[in-house]
Amino acid sequence: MEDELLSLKGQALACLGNAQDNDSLEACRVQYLGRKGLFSTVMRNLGKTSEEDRPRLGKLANEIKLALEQAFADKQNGFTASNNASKNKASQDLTLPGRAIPFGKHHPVSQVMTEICSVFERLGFTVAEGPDIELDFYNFEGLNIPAHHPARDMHDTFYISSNILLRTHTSPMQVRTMEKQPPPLRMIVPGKVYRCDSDITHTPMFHQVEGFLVDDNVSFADLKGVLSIFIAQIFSAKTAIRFRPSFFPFTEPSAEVDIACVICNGKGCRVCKQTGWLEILGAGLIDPEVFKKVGYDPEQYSGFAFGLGVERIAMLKYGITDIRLFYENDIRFLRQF
Ligand code: 2NL
Repeated sequence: MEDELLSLKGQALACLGNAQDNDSLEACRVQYLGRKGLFSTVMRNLGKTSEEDRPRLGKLANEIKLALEQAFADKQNGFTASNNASKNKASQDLTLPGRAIPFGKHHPVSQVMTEICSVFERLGFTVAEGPDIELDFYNFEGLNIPAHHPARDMHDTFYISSNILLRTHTSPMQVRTMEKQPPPLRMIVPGKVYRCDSDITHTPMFHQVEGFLVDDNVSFADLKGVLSIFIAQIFSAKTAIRFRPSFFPFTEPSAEVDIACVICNGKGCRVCKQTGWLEILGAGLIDPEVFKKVGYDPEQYSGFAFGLGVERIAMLKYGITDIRLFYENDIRFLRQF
């Protein structure tokens, strides 16, 4: 019986070795290890062997059965794994076109901001950013806006505490810079500013670029030169400009700068309220009081400064009539720029 068992093992392994797929493997397993298979048939004779040989033969038969079962299971796993691999291969269609990556775009306000900054960078200005949350000193006192000045009205300024607020312009950063660095200085400060105001031309948060230049012998002519180049580059070299006298607490003299109306080219229309002109920025020579606050000698130094609203420039450039459209996040609006 021992010979019979060993030869059965050899045959079963040979059959298993020849099996090419799951079906032939299963047929093989049933033939040898099935309930009515060859192995069971031999085992039925175990009872007829001598009591002396029976334990040894029983142990051998068990070992052979376990070894065969393991060999069948291993081979079957191999078939399943390679089956899955070939199934996956079939589901990959390498001729399919790639998935398009949707491109994002910069917000129109960011685009105009970048354009404004690059004009001044080409004129030699450095770019600096400051904190949105400011001290009263840098936002007001240092800029010659004393307590009880109308610009400090609770209706315009978002106060966080009695001396901490959301900056209402980006010039606090210029005061910070002058405090730390001696002239010559040539710098612009782009950033968000906050005012408690909301209608078709005002949002509680908007963007400003403020610039300044301090050196010996800076005159109003330098200011006119820089701003003329700026307007020629942002609008067109043909755009007419005018400087109109104005007032700011931090500049003296002060001016507001107008450009010929981009809609009617100066003829007069609804957008320019029949004046033919559109105001685009405020500017002036830095008030000696501001220099005193930061420890500069107003007898030695002079400088100019200007401030402009980025949304306003973007509205004029693109003919947008309601500032709030910038902040509604309507993709149909934003896609146009
Ligand atoms: C406007 C007017 C202006 C300035 C901002 C400034 C800054 C320092 C000193 C003096 Cl540190 N002036 N900035 C000057 C004039 C006008 O902004 O209409 N902005 C939207």
